[in-house]
Amino acid sequence: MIIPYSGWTKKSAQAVHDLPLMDLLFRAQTVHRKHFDPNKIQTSKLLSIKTGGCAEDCAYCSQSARNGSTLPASKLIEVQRVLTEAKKAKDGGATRFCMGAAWREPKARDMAALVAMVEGVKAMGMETCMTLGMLDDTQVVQLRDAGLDYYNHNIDTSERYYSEVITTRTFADRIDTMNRVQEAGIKVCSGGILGMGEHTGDRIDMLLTLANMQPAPDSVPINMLMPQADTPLADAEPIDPIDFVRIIATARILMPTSYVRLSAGRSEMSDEMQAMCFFAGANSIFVGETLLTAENPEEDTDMVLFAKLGLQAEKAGDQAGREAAE
Ligand code: SAM
Ligand code: DTB
Ligand code: SF4
Repeated sequence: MIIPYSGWTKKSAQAVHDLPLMDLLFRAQTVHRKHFDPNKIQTSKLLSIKTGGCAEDCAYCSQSARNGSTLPASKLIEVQRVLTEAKKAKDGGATRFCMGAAWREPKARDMAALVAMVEGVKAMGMETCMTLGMLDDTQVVQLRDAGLDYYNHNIDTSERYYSEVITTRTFADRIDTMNRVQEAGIKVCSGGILGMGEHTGDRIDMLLTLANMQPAPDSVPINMLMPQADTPLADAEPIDPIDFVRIIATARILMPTSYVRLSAGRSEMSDEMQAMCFFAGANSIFVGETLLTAENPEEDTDMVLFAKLGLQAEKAGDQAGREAAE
């Protein structure tokens, strides 16, 4: 069967996903090598700039005030603290600094501090990313003018399954903010979570929504659910590792030039599972021992893994040089 490279439909994406695993991996790796150095992995560092007490009811999240989670709510942290953490991340080799806030949306009174954070991190020579919930037209322009490179806003799952996971906002609300961000000229980072009780068809629909955006997001984080105590998904059935790898490979084939980030859940994955994900086309990770609230592998552990696999952390400008040479 000839499977097209663009104009993905449910049928063609499902056919890719269902290929014999060796064919799927070979095809994903072939696509990957056309656009990226297969031995380089982009590294991002996350910082929670406002933790807990969130008004939304995302069933997976430790930070929702509606989930009965006991995590205390903090205020937006000081700009100087953010800059100190960004400097540490840069010294540790990360090229992108992602700042996350547990908000439904930022308030007007928070914007000056957010702008100062973006300007300060940018001035250090790092790429900037924020994830703050929904944004209005004024806010996207303020963040863009401050120098924000990426905005993370996950669609999390399929449109069909969305209301099973979140009821305080809709899938369409999510797409609206992504469109606003893209129209302002900020790069979109959007992906989702696997292992929330969704069907394979939901995972494929999620990838199709992303792949059929014009253009597809520059960065696609694929998270494996990290079950959080006291949340509705605390006892969710873990996803089969091979099913997870299939989605990474399908994402790579559907979105050949996007960075596919192996995001939350790496602390629960074996070296072999991570190696398969990298072979399937994942080429970005979060580094450092904490994500926002949950754990991530220690930096030393990742260094050992990279050495074993012969992988190198991408340096600032690596991919830009490669694109110019193509
Ligand atoms: N409040 C903002 C929002 O929802 O867009 C930003 C922060 S939110 C924590 C960012 C993303 O992290 C979520 O969209 C979800 O995909 C991921 N995430 C949150 N909790 C998770 C968990 N327990 N396991 C895996 N991924 C998770
Ligand atoms: C994304 O897709 N994953 C990151 C980032 N975007 C903001 C967040 C993962 C959060 C994992 C759970 C926690 O740390 O609380
Ligand atoms: Fe709030 Fe984001 Fe957590 Fe949802 S995922 S509860 S919006 S912090």
